[in-house]
Formats: sequence, C-alpha cells, structure tokens
Amino acid sequence: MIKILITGAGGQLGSVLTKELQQKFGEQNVIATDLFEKPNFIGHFEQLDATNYKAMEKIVTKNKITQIYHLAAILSAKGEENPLRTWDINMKSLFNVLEISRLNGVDKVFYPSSIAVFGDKIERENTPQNPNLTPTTVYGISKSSGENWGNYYFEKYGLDVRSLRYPGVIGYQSLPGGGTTDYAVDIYHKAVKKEKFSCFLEEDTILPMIFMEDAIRATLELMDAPKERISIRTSYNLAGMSFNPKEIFEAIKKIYPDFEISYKPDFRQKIASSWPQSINDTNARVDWGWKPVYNLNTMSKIMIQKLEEKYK
Ligand code: AKB
Repeated sequence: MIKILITGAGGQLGSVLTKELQQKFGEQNVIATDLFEKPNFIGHFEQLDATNYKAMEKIVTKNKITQIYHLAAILSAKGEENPLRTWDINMKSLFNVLEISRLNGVDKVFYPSSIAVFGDKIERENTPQNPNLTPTTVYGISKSSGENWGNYYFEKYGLDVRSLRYPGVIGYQSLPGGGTTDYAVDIYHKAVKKEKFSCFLEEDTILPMIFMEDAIRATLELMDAPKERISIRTSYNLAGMSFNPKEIFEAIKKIYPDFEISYKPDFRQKIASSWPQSINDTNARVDWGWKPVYNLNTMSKIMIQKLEEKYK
C-alpha cells in the first residue's frame, strides 16, 4: 500500500503534482503539507513547517507514509535575500525528510534539484551530467549539497532517493515564486490580460525550460522506474526546451500581434548568466526512457488557451 507525503504541496510544482498523485494513488493516500492550506484544496491536507522534525515525524508515523516528495524549498532569486536562512530552511527540511524516512520505513524519496547546481565554470551548451559543480546562488549550493546527501543516504542506508535537476518549469495551473525563470510564466499572464510585459532578463538570455506536463511526467516516470534502472543517485539532468525572452515574446506575438515587451534586467540577470543554456539529459533517456513532448510553440498555444479560460 503506497501512502504519500508531499512537502511544499502549495507551490508551483507541488500543487500540480499533488493532483496527479491523488489521481494515480487515490485521494486518501496522498497527504499534502505546507505552511498554509490553499483555498479550495481538495484532499487530505496537514499544516507542516518542514523544518520541524517532530511535526513531520508525527505525520509520517500516524499515516504510515511509504513515499515522500520533498518539494519545499526557497528558490534562487528569493534565496539571495537571506542566504543563511535559505541554507538553513533548505537543508534542515531535507535532513528531516532523509532521517525520518530512514528511521520510519519510508521506502522512496523524491528530491527536486535544479539547473541552479551548475555555475559559470561549465560548458553552458549541452551541459553534461557530471561537470564540476560551482553554483552561484545559495539555492544552487543547497541543491548540489542536497543531491550528494541523497546519494549518501542511498549508499549508506539503502534509502531509495531519486532526483531530477529541473529546468525552469512553465505551467498555467500555478504561479512560481522567487525563481530566476519565473518571467517565462509571468509573460503569458500579462499577454492574456492584454498588459505590457517588463522582463527582468536581457532579451538574448537563453535558459533551459520545461512545460509542466513534461515535468510532472518526468517525475512520475523516474519514480516508477525499476530500481536497477536508476544509475544516478545524485540527480538526473533533465531537458525540455531552451529559449530566450525574445523568442518566447515572438511565440506569443504570433497569437497576440499587439503584445509589447520591454527589458529591465535586475540582479536575476547575473544568476541567469551563470546557468546553462541547454542540458544534456542522455542519462535520463537511456536509463528510464525520458523524452520531452512539448516545444515553445506547442506549449505557448496551450498556455494561452488555458489562461484565456482562466481570465474569461
Ligand atoms: C529558479 O528559477 O530558481 C527555479 C529553478 C530553475 O530551480 N525555477
């Protein structure tokens, strides 16, 4: 019997993943947790600060949890406001998940990593799986350390920790908060609301991105893969598509010819400039059959159609 706990269930990815897991495993078998319950949430919700060991342990034991999806974290841009607090929250919550899992019979853990683990000392095109990681943000440092802690718990205790290095995730269902790739979601909302868009990155800043549907499918496929197929216990590179602000603007302009953009790069430009432009995800393809479906144009059509329904 699979019983799932999700931390950060109210976040951009967490809110969509929670629904998918509810559909797959049954609403009663998914316990969504976060600092606050979202209005209109349907299912089993428990309020949880993931840095609180005792509170997390209580939910895990009471509900006989067998899998944890640990999505709670402070992201790249927000994390720079208070680096030590970001480190503390991101690492404390991860240690809680790993220790509680090992001591309470949880069989599988999902830990999201990020393209933020790569620094500016790498090949920025087709970035390989195992370059020297020199992250430039505290979020990236916490994720690269977290990947190694996941690997450590697998090697030392046999805990089945699995992880993906997500690119920027773009979806119509939820809003991101505090990331460097957030502009690529916001731009669609502005276009559909017939507002001008001010972009915090320069027009030629190429970043790896992925459509929410692909990101969710990658997560479920990784978690479903037979154990012997998982050769990487730090975190898998994962690619969807790559584009810059000018290209996404042009894709949207095909649908809204009057849409306007201006560029006002801020501190996030430096972060974006230190990240890869495209990702080599051969290991994910070979090990568990990963293949993205969406590109910039197919994603843009769906984003706009769904947001038009939302704002109607
Ligand atoms: C961020 O921009 O911080 C995140 C990420 C790429 O991990 N979206």
